Amino acid sequence: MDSILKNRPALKAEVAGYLWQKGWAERNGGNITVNVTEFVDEGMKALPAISGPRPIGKVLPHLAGAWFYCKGTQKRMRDLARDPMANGSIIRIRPDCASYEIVADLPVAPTSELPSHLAVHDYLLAKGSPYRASLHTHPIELVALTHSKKWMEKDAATRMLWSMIPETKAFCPRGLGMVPYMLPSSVELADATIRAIDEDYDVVMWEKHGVFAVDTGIMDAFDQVDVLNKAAQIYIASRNMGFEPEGMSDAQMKELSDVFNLPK
Ligand code: 2HA
Ligand code: ZN
Repeated sequence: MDSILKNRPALKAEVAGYLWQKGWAERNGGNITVNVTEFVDEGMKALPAISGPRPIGKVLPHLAGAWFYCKGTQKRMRDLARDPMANGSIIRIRPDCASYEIVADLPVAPTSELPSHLAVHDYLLAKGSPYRASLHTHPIELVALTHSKKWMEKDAATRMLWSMIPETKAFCPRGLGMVPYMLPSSVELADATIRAIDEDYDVVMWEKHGVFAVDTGIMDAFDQVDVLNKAAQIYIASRNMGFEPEGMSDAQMKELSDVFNLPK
């Protein structure tokens, strides 16, 4: 079953190692889920379940028969990077759209955030989105920003981050959505995350907790978070040098958007 993970742009387990190296994945912090249905061949479809069925806790009508790689609950990103199949598992959603079974490799129970991750995947499929990966992690500087009301205002952080370095808007053109504090793993947090993605954000901050990002593959989701967090670090570096950073001007931002054909 390891073959499902090999040479797949959608799922690069090395991203888990980057999360650890960045200091964004303390202990079992963060989650990864990837819709791997398109990589499943007939031989794999015939495999029996090794565990389950287990309830998802939600009915997700677009997920019947879908397959996911999920980080395991209580598993560490730094271990997942080394051995993805011992620190995560492949699950398939049953025809009732309300339960799943573990198919491979070991009976590793999926992440505690499974209902919210799967709800996001259900939403993406319903919308016809090409996005197959969702990432939750704890990037230090971006989380620090959410401790201020000023940066929790809609698009305040987006504007500041975009203006720190031109690449930020180029590579994270939808900006950063903001979701007020809600209990981790709660249905309310999952619903608010989907509302923010539906507003047209790929990357959403959970106040005083972390980030949730979606993209075609897990590397792309990581890259969006990485460019945003880099911009936050530049802001903080300027503040540490004793001044408020100027930021790119409105005219410079407009020129960038025009030349690179970015949303306004
Ligand atoms: O699964 O980060 O928010 C670990 C988490 C939950
Ligand atoms: Zn978290």
